[in-house]
Amino acid sequence: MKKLSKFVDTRIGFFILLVVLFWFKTLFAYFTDFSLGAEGIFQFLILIFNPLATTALIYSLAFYFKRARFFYPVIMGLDIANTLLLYLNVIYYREFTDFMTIATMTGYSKVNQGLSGSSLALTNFHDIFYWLDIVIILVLMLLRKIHFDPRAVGSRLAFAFTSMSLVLFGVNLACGEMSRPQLLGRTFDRNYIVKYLGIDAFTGYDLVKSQHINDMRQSATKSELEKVKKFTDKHYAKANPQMFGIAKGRNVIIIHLESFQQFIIDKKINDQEVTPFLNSLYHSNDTYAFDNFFHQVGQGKTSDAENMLETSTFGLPQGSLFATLGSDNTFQGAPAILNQRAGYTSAVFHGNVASFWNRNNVYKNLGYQYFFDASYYDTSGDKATGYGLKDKLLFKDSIKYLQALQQPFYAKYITVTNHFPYDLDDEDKDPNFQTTNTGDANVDNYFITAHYLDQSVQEFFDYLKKSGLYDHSIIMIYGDHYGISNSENTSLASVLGKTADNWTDFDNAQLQRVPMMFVIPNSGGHGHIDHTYGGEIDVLPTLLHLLGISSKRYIQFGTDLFSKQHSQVVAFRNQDFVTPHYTVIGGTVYDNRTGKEAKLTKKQQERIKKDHKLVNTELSLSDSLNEKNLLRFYHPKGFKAVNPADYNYSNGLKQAEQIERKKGNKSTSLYSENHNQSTENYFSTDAPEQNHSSTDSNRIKITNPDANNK
Ligand code: GP9
Ligand code: MN
Repeated sequence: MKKLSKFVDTRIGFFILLVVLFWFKTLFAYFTDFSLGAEGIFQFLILIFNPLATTALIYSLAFYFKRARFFYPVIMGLDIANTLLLYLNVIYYREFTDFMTIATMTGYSKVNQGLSGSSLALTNFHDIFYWLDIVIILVLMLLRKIHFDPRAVGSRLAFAFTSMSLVLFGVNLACGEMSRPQLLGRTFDRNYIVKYLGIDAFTGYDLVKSQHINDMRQSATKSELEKVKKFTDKHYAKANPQMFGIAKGRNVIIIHLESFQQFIIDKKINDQEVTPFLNSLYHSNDTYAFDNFFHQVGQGKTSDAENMLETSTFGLPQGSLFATLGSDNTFQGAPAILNQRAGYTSAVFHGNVASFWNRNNVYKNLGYQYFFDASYYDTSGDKATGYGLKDKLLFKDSIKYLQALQQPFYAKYITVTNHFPYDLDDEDKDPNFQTTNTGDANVDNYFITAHYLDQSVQEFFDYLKKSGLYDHSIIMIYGDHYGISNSENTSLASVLGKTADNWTDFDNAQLQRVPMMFVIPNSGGHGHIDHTYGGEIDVLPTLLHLLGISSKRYIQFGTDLFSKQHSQVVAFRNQDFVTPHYTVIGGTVYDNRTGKEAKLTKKQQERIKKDHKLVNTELSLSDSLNEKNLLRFYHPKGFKAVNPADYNYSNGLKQAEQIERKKGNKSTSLYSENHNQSTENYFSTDAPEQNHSSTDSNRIKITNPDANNK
């Protein structure tokens, strides 16, 4: 004991004491207040060690103050500030299941105004532990039980501490990247950054990023907006009069097929269709399907797809637009347009936590009224896989919320089960479906989860038909991006009737096709498979026109797929592109008919040069629009800017029921139309989990405090 107190009386001892105490406090927060979901021993070890490097780094700065009367106040000040940051995050997390960004702290964020009175009410008895050590140390100092060490730490030693901490942080970062490639590049979820690097590193990273964004925005001018507007006006494609308004007034149901590629459609394995139900939709004369439709996502994957589909602007060249800019950007997207122009109610159903891809914030800026995330469903036990609730259960468990929405609604379902690494419990596998035997587990399993997804969609469709929703809905089904990455396409080659040996970049590019179908029941039976080339950027104008809403006044980079003037130059995020005749990859032009490098006439070269320029221009104008948040300067006729503060995603069902009650017999929800009877019994699923009582701990922690009251 004496030895210990002697040690603490040295500056290095005191430093170590504070570092260790703060380390423990952070771990306390990790295991009591946050739910970071570390999986496996490696992640667990990273979690345990991650507070150490940054804490040591910050506290080592005190060593550069030679005089005791500076050293002690500085190191205590750092400790108090660091504890305060941790503690504010704890409180914030209790309300938002998220960490505080610089924008929230400075009150700049419109989505989350930081800590409010009600969040301060979220204090807990055990919060004492966050402050107790500081109080005790201060008292011990006052009572002169801890003595000030007059001997300064030499500059070299101080520097050694700082650099050691930096090295440690480097190791920490490398481990994080190893466990989660592109951890910082993609920034999918603040929870992940904290899980791998800790709160201090997250806050520092966020500070640098937000500074960069602020600089860009401050320099933005209205004239830049005009440049963008001129471009989109010039490229606007008039609606096809035969298609305009054919789905007017209908509910819009969007089914996001996770990681689903077009090549699965109609694919047979061992003489069996992988996705018989989706295939039947694809060939139905109620369906307008596109077989030359490409995903255009960048690092933001799902979130990029969502952004393109709902705003008709591109994702960013690096990272995810949702994650980096989505908290504060001005959007003029589908939910708000449909609400304001045609009275639509908007909702998202997704079985993962709300913070993933920053959706909890972005959806408010998009004008989504409801977000039924993981906290709304029982995700315990075997009901979820890595990215959330299994698809069959998502559809089934969503009905009690869906039926409460006023019609017409715009409802988006984001499935997750067909996500890498394509894990599925045996109980969910169809014993009659035999997958491939390529030797590449990802490829073989991909077909199994795709088959499961197909069954899930079928069960949902059966419900839509039984409940009557089907007849007055338009159901839009799309794949968000590839599931099999380019590096694995050679394993896929044999399944596609090709060989791995002569697999080329051209083949990779062709595989970026994803399904795009508009199912419009009872609309004349003119549905067919359309060979027009297009991509995710084109969806919003297409959908708006089908709903009889002109898209002309908005800034949108895509064009209506049904329009005669639609541009068939499909840009990838890395500036490669595909047209009906050529595929251009890194400057090499391939002929689509042969798959070989094209021999071009002068005229063709000119054409391709023009297309290339178009691709570069649209991508860079879209980037400038989003990075500089130029839409804040744009006020299309009749469009009221979205106010994120209007939305609160807890108690969604209660909110919807309140509207039902207020509207009385004018309520248009399915529940009201069904004489206040639930339609849940119209849903039937063969999901084995539905009757399992949840005994083991939640795989996806339900952290929303309101979740339990639903
Ligand atoms: C997670 C899900 C997956 O919520 O949408 O996103 P992805 O990894 O495909 O971008
Ligand atoms: Mn995805």
